[in-house]
Amino acid sequence: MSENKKTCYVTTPIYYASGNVHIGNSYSTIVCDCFARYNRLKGVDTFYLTGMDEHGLKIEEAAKKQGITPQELVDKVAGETKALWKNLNITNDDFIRTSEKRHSEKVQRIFEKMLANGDIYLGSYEGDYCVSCEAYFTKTQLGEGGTCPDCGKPTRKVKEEAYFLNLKKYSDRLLDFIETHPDFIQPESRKNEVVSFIKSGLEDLCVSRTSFTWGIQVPSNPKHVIYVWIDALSNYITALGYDSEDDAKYQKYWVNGDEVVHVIGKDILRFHAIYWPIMLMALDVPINFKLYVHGWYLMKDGKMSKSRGNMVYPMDVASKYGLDALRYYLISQMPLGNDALFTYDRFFEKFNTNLANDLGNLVSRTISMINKYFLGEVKKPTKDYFSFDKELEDLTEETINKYHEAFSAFRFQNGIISVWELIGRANKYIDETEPWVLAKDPEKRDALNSVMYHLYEVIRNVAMMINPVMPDASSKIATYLNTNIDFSLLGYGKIESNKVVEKCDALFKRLDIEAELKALDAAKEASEVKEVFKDEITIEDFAKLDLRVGEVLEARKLEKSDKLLVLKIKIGNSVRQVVSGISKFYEPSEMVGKHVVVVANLKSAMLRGEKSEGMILAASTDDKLEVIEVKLPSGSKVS
Ligand code: ME8
Repeated sequence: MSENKKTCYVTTPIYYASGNVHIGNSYSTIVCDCFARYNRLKGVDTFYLTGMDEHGLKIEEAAKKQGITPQELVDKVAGETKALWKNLNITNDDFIRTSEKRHSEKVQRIFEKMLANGDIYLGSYEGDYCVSCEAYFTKTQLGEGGTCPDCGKPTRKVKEEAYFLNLKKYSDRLLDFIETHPDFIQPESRKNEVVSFIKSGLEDLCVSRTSFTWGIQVPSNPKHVIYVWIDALSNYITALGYDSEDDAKYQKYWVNGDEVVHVIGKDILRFHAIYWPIMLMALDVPINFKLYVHGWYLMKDGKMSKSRGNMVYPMDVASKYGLDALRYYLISQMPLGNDALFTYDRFFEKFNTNLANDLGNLVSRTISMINKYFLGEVKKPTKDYFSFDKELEDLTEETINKYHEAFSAFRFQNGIISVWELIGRANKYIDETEPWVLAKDPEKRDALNSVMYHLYEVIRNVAMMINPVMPDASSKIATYLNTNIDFSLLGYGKIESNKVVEKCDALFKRLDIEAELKALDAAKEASEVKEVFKDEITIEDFAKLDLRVGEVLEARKLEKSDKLLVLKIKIGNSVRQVVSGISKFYEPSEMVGKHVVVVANLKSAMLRGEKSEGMILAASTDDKLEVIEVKLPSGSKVS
């Protein structure tokens, strides 16, 4: 970090407005908050932006399922997310929403500008699209069975007239930029990943959609909506007032800014390290940002997901064990770039060891000793009394240096480790100096005062250093010590004399880990809904069904219905028409050729004017559906 840094602009990814934020993605927001708070304490003029990614097919479909409009859905989720950040003590200066006019009108101008200068052109696209990730994939990128390589869900075949962003044109310039800016992507391993991706050859990026409407329209061709990533990435400059009359923030924090940091998770690296800088080149906007790419918080059983039932939400933890404990855990357990584990066992262990014992006890013991031996007063000693005095003084200074080095480079875990080494050293210092022995000897009053002063100074410095991570605990300690959180006071020996509070509450009350784990298990069990089955049937009842394998010969969408497909199915030597409610999950072309299971003796019915002679079997969850496929020839019996 340049010591003369005057401004800092830090951003989180803008979260999809499709669901609740869990502790994994709240990590990005908490870690950015930590960086913003640290910079403000350093006197740097800091602007912290977060927000919501509100467009795209995923949102449109989620709204449809809930029976509300996309705007209603995003308003609801944005309201909940803003409230969450407030509860988590997040100090963002702005919250950008991509459905806001201040954003969307600038995105339209951004698109038209790239179109006018030829970096965006009209073509046509046929490919495999993942709705969940809002991304197209080439055949070679697809996973097993045509699944999305990022999230593993099935992709869909889509063909449409579309606009493309010319990535090829900028590929060499981008490689050159990455090589000449070694700090651009951190950590290094992520940079290498990007470089090899670019070197493997960039395809032009499809940047518009016609298959849905919930997005920002291309002004000159309104049947197209702008690709959600072009829309979303632009937030980093639209929020600052780029391309508007009031662009003071854009000029100050972006164009002339000293440090611009985008914090992202590893899964959205390509978008930020390739598409975003290329967009900026095409717009002639300076690329002066750095990317800090973090890993993921994983659970014992892997990725957090609703279907695994292992989701943990930040307020579950914060409301029970305190916000600072949650922030401490998330910040201290993840080294930049690697994944980390969240388990309640480990969280409780860290809570008791690092917070209640190491930090909490140091503070409460020190305050109580200063009161007991000196009626709450500490005075700077005129000399050292023990060999460990100098050691503790030097370690305090050394820790402050390491702390700055780590925090300014976004290596928060390293900074926290150093601070806890100092805390550990101070606890050891109490055992070494044995204040309770010194107190018995009136001749050792000065030495005892010196011990108290050393402890006071360590705690005072610790309180300041942990402030960005644990703002509440830090302010409490500062109040106990009758001092301020002010970085100009960092350093050993900056206070001549002071009076501490008479009594202090425990900063972190030790947890009974076994009891806590039991309570969690009980709560989980109570919340689990027992599987409910339909009334029993007999084997004779079941034998009434004539289930057969059928081959889908043709498929088409039923006009005026967004749910139904009309299928021609061959069962042995007979061909049937079946109307099936699977249109949201399958394109007609995907169904052709499939061997599915058909209830062949179902009484025929008219559905929206089309005759349906049978039913195909499918498995479904709340948001997914898969038809049951077999490999045997059509006509085969299923029982
Ligand atoms: O990707 N641990 O939004 P998003 C840590 N809208 N980080 C995690 C995580 C976990 N378990 N799970 C998710 C988007 N994340 C886009 C961003 S920016 C212009 C558009 C992180 O809500 C994930 O890596 O799916 C990403 O950085 C962030 O949460 C937002 O994810």
